[in-house]
Amino acid sequence: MIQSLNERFAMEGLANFEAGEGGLPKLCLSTLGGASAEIYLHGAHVTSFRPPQGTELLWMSRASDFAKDRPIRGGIPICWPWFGKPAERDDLPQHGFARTSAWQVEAVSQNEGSAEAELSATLSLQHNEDSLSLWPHEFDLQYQVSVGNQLSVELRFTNNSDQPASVGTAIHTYFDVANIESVQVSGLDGRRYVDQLDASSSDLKLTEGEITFGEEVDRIYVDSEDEVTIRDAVLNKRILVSKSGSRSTVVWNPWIAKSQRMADFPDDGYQTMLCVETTNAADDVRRVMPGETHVLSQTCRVDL
Ligand code: TA6
Repeated sequence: MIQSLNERFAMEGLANFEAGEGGLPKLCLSTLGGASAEIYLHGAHVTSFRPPQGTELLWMSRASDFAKDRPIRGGIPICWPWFGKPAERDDLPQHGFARTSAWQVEAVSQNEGSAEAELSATLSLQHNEDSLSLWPHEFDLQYQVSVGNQLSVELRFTNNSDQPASVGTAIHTYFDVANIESVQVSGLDGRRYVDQLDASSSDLKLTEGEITFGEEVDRIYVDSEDEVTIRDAVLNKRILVSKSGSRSTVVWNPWIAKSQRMADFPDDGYQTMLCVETTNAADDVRRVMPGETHVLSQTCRVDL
């Protein structure tokens, strides 16, 4: 499979496929400008992005599974076609089935003259018997990852069924930070959120100023189309996350107890990661009519 992928898509010195962890095929991209990225076909899962002259942007769990029936922990899982799990459907996989599906490679291309997106890869996923048994819609998903001095991902969902489809999504990005207690998140000042940790309250809570971290945080910000900035005071680094097609943003750090409960997450993992997720979640779940396409995109860049 890897040989055939390389015959079809490899570009000398820029793009090649190899066996990754667990023998799962991954695409390795290296731009002339000095950026690099890795994308597993399993879940179309970006597991690494390094900007030119920069450090790794994404956090990966050293305890992650790399198996066909398990999601990879860290990087950028694609949670689709639902975020979390519908309350009445405990039988369904958490965060949908896209992140544990085998995606196909559609294209790998060089974009001459574009420093932001020197190399792009497009992967696709379509409905099959298994997906139809979980979610009764024929669909086409196209996922384009563009790598240069920033990392951009774009997810295009086309509803090929004859019924409207309600779709929840998260571009569930795990960012690498030096020390979570020296991180501040700005861009959500004045925004309201669903506190996923407070089942007793259905009221939205309000963020005033910057978000800091000293305990578990699991929030779905609503009415947030804003660019979010993650400021890492130790590395003196700012990560800017901008998006389109999304009016909700998730901010998550599991802290100590939840880290210990997750088998594929190191007990101390919470100290060096933070999720800021571009989502269609809560009241931002999208209803896509037959034949329509919804586009969700996220761009991450580093300011040193
Ligand atoms: O995005 C935050 C969240 O919904 C958390 O509640 C936590 O469950 C996280 O996703 C990871 O979910 P996972 O199924 O990947 O363990």
